Amino acid sequence: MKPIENMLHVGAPNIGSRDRFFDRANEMFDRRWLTNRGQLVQEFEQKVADYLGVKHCISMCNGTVALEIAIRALELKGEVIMPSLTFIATAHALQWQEITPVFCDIDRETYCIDPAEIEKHITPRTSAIMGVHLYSRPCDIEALQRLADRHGIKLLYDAAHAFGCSHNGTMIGNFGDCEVFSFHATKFFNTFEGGAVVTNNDGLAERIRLMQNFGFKGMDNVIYLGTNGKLSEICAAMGLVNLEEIDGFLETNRRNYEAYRAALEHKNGLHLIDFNGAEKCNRQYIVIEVDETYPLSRDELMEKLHANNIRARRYFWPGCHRMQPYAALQPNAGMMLPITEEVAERILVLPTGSAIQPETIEQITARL
Ligand code: T4K
Repeated sequence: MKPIENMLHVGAPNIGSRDRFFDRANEMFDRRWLTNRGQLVQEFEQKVADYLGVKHCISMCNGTVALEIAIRALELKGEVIMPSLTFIATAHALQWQEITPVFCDIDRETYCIDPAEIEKHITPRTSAIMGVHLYSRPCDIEALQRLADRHGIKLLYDAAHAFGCSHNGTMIGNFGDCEVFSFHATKFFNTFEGGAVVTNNDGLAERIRLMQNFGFKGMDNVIYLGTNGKLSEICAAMGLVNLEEIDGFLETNRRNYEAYRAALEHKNGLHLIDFNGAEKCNRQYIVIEVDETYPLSRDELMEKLHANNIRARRYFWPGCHRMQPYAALQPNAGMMLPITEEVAERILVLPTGSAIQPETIEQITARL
């Protein structure tokens, strides 16, 4: 087999037209306006809001700060129920503000938080549910909203994986009290580093906008406790250029996913996740489950792939509940999360995105 010369990464960035980017950057230099809600950030926020069909988009310097600000603006406290199978930032954004993340098990099919499991975690200290639309697949949004309404608690979403995805024809970004995106380099849609909180709630949007800029209302008037969550102009330029090419990125990921699907269809012991073909979907995560009928364990397979320059990732092993800050706080959480534990031991994420061609997928799948 021909060796793979250059390392193949999960999360290699999608990058739009360099010429368009440098044009935008030059205009920015001419204006001498580099950050603090300049022209590019304003245009970016409007275009993202239009794309999602949502009233407000408040851009942020990254997804983690966006989560922290959303949590603060929603006045969450006590405990928030969330899945453990997610990037550690979802939990950290809560614990950083001394709110306890209470880990709930996931649905075996969607890998998203299981609404049927939530009620057993609700206590008088519960202030919200935070769903994560994991690997481009939406949570059970209707069931979560019913639970939040019934218990009079807030509902927000970490939508870091779901930019460009829809649920029942409505774009992710329109659900719950607010939704939070990451526009990190490795995400389907990137601004180098960046993020956003999006919401249809006017009052919440105003609070978030104030908090993102130190609480300033006008030049010398601080009316709110705030921090610095601002997106810079150069990051907005990247976002604007990438937004222009988003349909192409969607199509590339669809092509790549289909190539993986065709190649893996008859591979015993490997199961590729499914997406709902009737919805918009970014297909940014090529996730396989490795079961016991496969000749190698998941970790042995990952090591073999790494040795072949394919940097497959165990996103998100071992689950937040087993990471040190949380394992110590909730030592028995694992017992409550059998599905999370099972899935975290089996999953492996393979490279896709515009850096990956069908021929490369042939090379990868041949090594599986
Ligand atoms: N919620 C969820 C569900 C998230 O997944 C994330 C972020 C967040 C919240 C927080 O959003 P941010 O605050 O990050 O905006 C990476 C990313 O840094 C992180 O953004 C992402 N999730 C997470 C899933 O992946 P690491 O520690 O795994 O990154 P690293 O350096 O190992 O890179 C990942 C892969 O991407 C590697 O194979 C290399 C490749 N890569 C990376 C960069 C930066 C490239 O090919 N080019 C690049 O420019 O966390």
